[in-house]
Amino acid sequence: MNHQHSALLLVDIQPDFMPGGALAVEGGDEIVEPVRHLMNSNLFGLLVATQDWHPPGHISFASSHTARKPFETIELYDHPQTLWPDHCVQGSAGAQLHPELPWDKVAAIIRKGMDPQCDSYSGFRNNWNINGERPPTGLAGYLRERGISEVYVCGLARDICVRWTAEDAVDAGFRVNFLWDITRSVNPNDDQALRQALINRGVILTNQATVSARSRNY
Ligand code: VGL
Ligand code: ZN
Repeated sequence: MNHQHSALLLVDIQPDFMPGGALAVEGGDEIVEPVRHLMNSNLFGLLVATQDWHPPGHISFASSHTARKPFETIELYDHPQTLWPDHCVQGSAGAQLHPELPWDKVAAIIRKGMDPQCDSYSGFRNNWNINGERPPTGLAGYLRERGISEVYVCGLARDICVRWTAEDAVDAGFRVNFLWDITRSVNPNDDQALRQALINRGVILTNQATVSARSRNY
């Protein structure tokens, strides 16, 4: 692992994904302390955050569809779309980056999910839009131009936005490490299948302690 060439990607660490939030992820608050530890370490050449940032009435909200409830799935532009409770509405308290983390250390914040008609799980690309495209956010080019070849992903939710970010990072040509223990799932029942799916996609599964131990070598 080379400090200068690796980036820590902090995915959607926002109050709405914490217990008590609009789209609460069980145990989401347990990642805050170890994430702070990594953000304050000298292990990464660059820190980048993503922020789920939806306009009111976003197409991913169940409330935007008649007779639909949160966590139902519909077909949208020929792909399944889970409908969510209203969450991470632009400017709301629940959409802020978590107030107890040192965001001053982050070089860039990628806001996503801003297209009213299209969801965006990954920090790299939107989900499919009406034209069947997944428009990029520019993050891959930003990282590449900063000399980054390897990324470490953490945050929320493990099975949604962290997963999609990790898989798109592989497709964009980065070496990708998934910091499993500093992520939490919306559906933890599927975690074993998720581990295997990530391995099959070429994602390296690791954890915070393993990565932190390496700092002793520098
Ligand atoms: C997320 C569902 C909807 C996430 C965002 O950050 O994992 N999940 N929007
Ligand atoms: Zn969202």
